[in-house]
Amino acid sequence: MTQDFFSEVAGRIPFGGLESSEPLTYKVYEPDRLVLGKRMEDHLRIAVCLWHSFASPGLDMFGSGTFDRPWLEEGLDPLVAGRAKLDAAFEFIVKLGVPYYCFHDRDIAPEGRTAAETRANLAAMVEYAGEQMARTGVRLLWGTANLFGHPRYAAGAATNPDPEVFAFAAAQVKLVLEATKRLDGANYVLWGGREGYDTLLNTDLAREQTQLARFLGLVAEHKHRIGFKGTLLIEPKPHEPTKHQYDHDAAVVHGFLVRHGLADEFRLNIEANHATLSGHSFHHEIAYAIANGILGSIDANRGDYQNGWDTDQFPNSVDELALAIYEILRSGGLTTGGFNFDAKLRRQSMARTDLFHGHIGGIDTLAQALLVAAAMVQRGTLDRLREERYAGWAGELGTSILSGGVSLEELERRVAAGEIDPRPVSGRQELLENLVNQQIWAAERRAQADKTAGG
Ligand code: XUL
Ligand code: CO
Repeated sequence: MTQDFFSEVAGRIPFGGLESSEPLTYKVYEPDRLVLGKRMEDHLRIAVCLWHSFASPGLDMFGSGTFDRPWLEEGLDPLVAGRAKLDAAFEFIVKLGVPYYCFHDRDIAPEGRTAAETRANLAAMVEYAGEQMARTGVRLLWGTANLFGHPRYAAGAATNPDPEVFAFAAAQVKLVLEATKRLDGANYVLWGGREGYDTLLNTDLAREQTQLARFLGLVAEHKHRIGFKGTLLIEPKPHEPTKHQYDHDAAVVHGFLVRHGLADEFRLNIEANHATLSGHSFHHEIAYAIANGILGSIDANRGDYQNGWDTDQFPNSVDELALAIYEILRSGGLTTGGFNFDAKLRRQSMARTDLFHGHIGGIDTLAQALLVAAAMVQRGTLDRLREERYAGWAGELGTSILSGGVSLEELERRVAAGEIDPRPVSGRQELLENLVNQQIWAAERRAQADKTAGG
């Protein structure tokens, strides 16, 4: 196989600007452009995921693969094919011009006939990935173990009724955590693939939750034993593939971590389409994680408003992303996390070049949302009104309530004496929505004007 899998794209995707008629250019994203004093690339820390974009042939439950991916053709030696897949991925990431990638162990190295062979396959491919990273400068945002594909995990990994499956999963995570450390990954992700149930009729909920907590505890212990400096992340999802997944949403995972004394060890990887599947907005999940100090990283994608499953499409709504990024900027920005494109092409988007169109659109949407969010932060669009709304809590009554200085008895006495007589005020939701829209509509015009003025 040749090295050049994306010959239609000669070099790195250039910036073309909003007026460009060339599809293979960025319309908004400029890695070096300063936003609130920080480079766009450093705000967004964008990653390409290997599973949807390089390891999937484009099959669905009604039909076989449609994607033009020569490295996935049948009959190839698994390690030769694995190296070609990484060649293609790194060529793509370099041409896209983004700093990170993410992988599952099974995306880069096939399962062998024995555990020893599987281990050797992984070691060989991690070595090869390391060489590619050194050659290209592309870095690892996170690694993860696929604990859901093989039939042994049909009833879960950590929450399996069979402790031998738990042990198998633990062995697999040990190796991938070490591989992630070896490749200097910024994070390690645990998505509870089949940690949940299909029917309560055969499920011991209490036992399975205890098993899950012990599994997470073992992972955290090993992280410290090997000195991995990255962040451990849990990715909530409410259902799919199981009917009910234990890591349902940000609040459920947070409660679970606190209950089991694990809250200091894990943060969250919030995925947009998982948020909407759980009946929340992406904005809500981000805001909840930030309010509780557990936001780690983002899986960027979108669902379909008419479908009830995880469609994992590339994000294209500035309106939705701007609010999420606004919360992130207000909280001081991402640290070890980034925006990983856990997004897949539609099955009819068969050409390899479609991978560029999907990612360019998603990246430009993120970049535009960043500009809007930065304008909202800079202008204090929502902050001032939010602060005004809670101003009463800074007064004598508010502070004495929160400090525990007054009892129910005392409060009742003051109400009865007519000292306390609350008057409802407007929450001004429509006004706030208009202010957000105004920033969305004005952001690019303003940014262009700043540029012209040499800003
Ligand atoms: C599944 C999903 C996974 C995780 C990594 O819905 O999002 O790809 O991101 O295992
Ligand atoms: Co994901």
